[in-house]
Amino acid sequence: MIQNIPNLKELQQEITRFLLQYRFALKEIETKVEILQEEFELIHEYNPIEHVTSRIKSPQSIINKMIKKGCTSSLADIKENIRDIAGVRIICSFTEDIYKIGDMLKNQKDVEVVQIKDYIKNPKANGYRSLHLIVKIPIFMSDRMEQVYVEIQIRTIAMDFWASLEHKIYYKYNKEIPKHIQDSLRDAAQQAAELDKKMEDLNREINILKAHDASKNNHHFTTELLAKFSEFLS
Ligand code: 0O2
Repeated sequence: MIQNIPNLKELQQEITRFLLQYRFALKEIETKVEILQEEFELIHEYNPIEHVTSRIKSPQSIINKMIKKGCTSSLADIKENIRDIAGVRIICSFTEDIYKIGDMLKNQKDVEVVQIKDYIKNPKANGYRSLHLIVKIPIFMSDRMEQVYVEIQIRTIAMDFWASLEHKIYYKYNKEIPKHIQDSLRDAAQQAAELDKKMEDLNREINILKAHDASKNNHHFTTELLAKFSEFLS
């Protein structure tokens, strides 16, 4: 028993370091998203991101997934097989923003996209919609560099509203769900998708009006300037 104590200490240290790399990975991704958000606001005067949340998967949830995937308890095996221990959720205003933000993250040199699950183009049977990117990023620590997986979920407010409530209602309910409830939930997801489309169409229309107004104002300004200039010359 006494002989085991140093091993226990080592194990504790190993687990602490294991979880630490995920905390650092979350910070890296959060910073990347913050930079995109700030740049968008300053340069394009538009913010496509409503809000961002992140979480480290709970130990119970990790264990459940290990069982589901038949993963051994070696930390290397857990790291390789459970790729959503660190998760970031980005909530966007419109569906087209989801792909813009996804592309911007994909194009960053230190972000390696390992897998893309597009549940917007191919919603799950229950109606779930969201874009998932599994990425790998390097984390530099005092004595080593680790490549860490992060799951980035990107969705609109409507998609998030549906997913959060569905999760609460029964996502992890382990029994057979009555068909009428499944149908109702799928129907609610469809309505959320229609709402997204409606808001996106309205936004597009307003942007056209704004661009039209801006070009009219520019034209007016140039004509006025030219008139003043010829008055000055005569
Ligand atoms: P939690 O509690 O959010 O952590 P895989 O790892 O690819 O073999 P997995 O993890 O089922 O299999 O992949 P998938 O389908 O991409 O799901 C990953 C995460 O997306 C889930 O994590 C949920 O957060 C979310 N998600 C997927 N499907 C649904 C759904 O039908 N409803 C809701 N509300 N969320 C969903 P976890 O670990 O399952 O849960």
